[in-house]
Amino acid sequence: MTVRLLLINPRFDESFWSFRWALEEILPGKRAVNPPLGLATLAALSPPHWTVEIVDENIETVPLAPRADVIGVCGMAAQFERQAELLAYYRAQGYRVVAGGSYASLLPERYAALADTVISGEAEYIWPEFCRDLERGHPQALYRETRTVALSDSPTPRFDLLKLERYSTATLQFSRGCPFRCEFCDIIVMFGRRPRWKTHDQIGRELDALRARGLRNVFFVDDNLIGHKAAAKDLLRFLRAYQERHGYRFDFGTEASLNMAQDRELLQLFREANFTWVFIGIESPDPEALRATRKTQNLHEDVLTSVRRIYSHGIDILAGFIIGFDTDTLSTFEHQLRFIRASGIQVAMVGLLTALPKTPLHERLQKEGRLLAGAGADNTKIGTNFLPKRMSYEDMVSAYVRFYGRLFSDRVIADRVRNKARYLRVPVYHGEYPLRERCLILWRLLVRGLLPGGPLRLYHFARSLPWLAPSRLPLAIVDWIAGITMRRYVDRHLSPPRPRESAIAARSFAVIERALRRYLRSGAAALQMALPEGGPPRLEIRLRAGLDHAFFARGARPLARLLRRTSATVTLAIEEIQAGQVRHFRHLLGQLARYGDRVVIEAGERARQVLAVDSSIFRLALPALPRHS
Ligand code: B12
Ligand code: SF4
Repeated sequence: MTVRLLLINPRFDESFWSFRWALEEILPGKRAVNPPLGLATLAALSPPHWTVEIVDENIETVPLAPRADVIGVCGMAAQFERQAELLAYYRAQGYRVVAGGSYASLLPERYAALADTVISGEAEYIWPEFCRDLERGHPQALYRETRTVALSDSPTPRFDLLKLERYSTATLQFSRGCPFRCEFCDIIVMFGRRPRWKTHDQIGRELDALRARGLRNVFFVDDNLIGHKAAAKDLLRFLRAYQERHGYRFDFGTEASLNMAQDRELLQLFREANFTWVFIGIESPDPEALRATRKTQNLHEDVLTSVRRIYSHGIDILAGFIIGFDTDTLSTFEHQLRFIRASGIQVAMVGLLTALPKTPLHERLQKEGRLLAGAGADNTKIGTNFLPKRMSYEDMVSAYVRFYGRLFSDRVIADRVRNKARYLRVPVYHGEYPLRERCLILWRLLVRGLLPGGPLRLYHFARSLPWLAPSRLPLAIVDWIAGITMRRYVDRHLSPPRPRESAIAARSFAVIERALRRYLRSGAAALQMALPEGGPPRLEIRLRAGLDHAFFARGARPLARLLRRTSATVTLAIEEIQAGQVRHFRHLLGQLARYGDRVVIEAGERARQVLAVDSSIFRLALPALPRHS
């Protein structure tokens, strides 16, 4: 029995890791950072006689009426809303839908009413079981993995089904699990504390496949690559030999714990295997906080000393930090800022502590009566789900907003570039682009990133560059791109409401109303505007029959201006659309595409088909109405 399987990675809201500005302005052609490796693995686990397609809504639109028998939708907690919407939409259309991925692994119960089948946990054994049951006509509602999955049983992901050229970095995985016991961590809840890993042959095959696709940047998405140090060293020796055989083809990056700093042999091997960066959960430079959260592996020595020793082997550090531990007070924000500045870590994801369901932290806070509503899907959003101990919730949240404003100021970006260059003297990273591309990147950085920041930004840029050490320049440039990218993210999502935003939005609303007056009077269109306190301005335009070319032409410019000058969201609710209007509507969308993540398109089934809105650019609402209702 041939089954047509469609696997979908739902659209993410912009997050700290979207690197949106860099992707849109500096690296054209790339749409997202990493591909959905879980889906490529699932495709490889599917019976060979099935036909499988993968759609990643972060780089391409979802199909509205796919030729598929089964649709699998994955998701982290941060994707839950869209994942649920897609599941409901396809299910209402009569497709069999299956939910899986990180969040379904952690909380399968949330999906019981949303999907025909839920796959909870690693899929290597249970997905083939589901496929067999489906072919026999008796698929179950829940497959939950309770055994330990041997990673030697994990197949080479179907990289051929991913559009890898649209991502900045390809991914593969060596191991799962982590031996440590950080109180807030859901990884050990999902993957356990005994690391398991793939064989070198498996990794070699995966690298061969990526090499055949012409890729250079590869991220080992392990929870902690050094969870089992001896296995990690063996892997690194294997990778070193692989790189030697293939002319140091790959720039690698990974996630590892800070205790890598105390093992010089390990650091040397990382360098020799060409690891240019590593992501480390530093969380806090304060030993008391680390002890309180059971992050004892960070306590072997002063954290700054560890960071600098890793730099001394040429390896760059990206890091996660957390504020809100029981020992933290409002002065923790200042301490963290000082530490991050001195450490030179540019990609510093600082989140408020979040209690994820089923973690020891969640259990403890529940017992202490300190939990608040909300699961906390993304720990870098403003707000969290518990009451801190030594500061008030409100003070913590407003200090967090102020903190981010300072962390990505031009001065602090520049200080970090300088402080890193002092200790990271011989970077593994040389810059992966050919000369022409490098010049273009520099040009775009100058015109789109540095000049708009004014003379002061140019001054900080110039003073931070290691002019006398050209080998350190590529990393400094990458850090400026990362710094400005984070700045843009912070401006959009972590800043207090812009001053006078309501006044600007109200004026824009009035201009739009004037421009469309004729159509509003005739009833061909309707406007609804709102200026909620503490939230972004909202505008909804209902489009009905009887709109002509002039409507779209008049509306486009003031709408684009509203979106450019404020954080407003615009909903285009299409009640009716005629064939002659489609071209004009598309033209309007073209003008708004830049702000697509704030433009919601609501349309009936027929309108959706004729308009062919790209859901990776705009927020295409997909209500779960049964077909032909
Ligand atoms: C790589 C990674 C990223 C990358 C790439 C994400 C991507 N495009 O896939 C980046 C850096 C972009 C990222 C970002 C974030 N991430 Co992330 N990320 C990971 C990481 C380290 C590995 C994921 C991976 O590729 N695994 C390898 C594949 C093979 O395994 P898998 O995904 O688990 O899939 C298996 C099963 O789940 C199943 N499966 C997977 N999909 C499906 C679908 C169906 C239908 C079925 C049936 C089965 C199935 O089959 C697979 C084989 O067993 C995980 C940690 C982890 N170990 O899961 C965190 C993790 C998924 N991320 C997490 C978070 C919180 C985030 C952020 C929100 C962080 C933030 N604050 O900004 C952002 C948001 C994403 C964004 N783009 O904006 C959390 C999610 C928590 C949760 N339970 O939902 C995790 C678990 C880490 C953690 N504990 O903190 N992330
Ligand atoms: S080191 Fe990282 S993966 Fe391991 S338990 Fe701590 S937070 Fe989780």
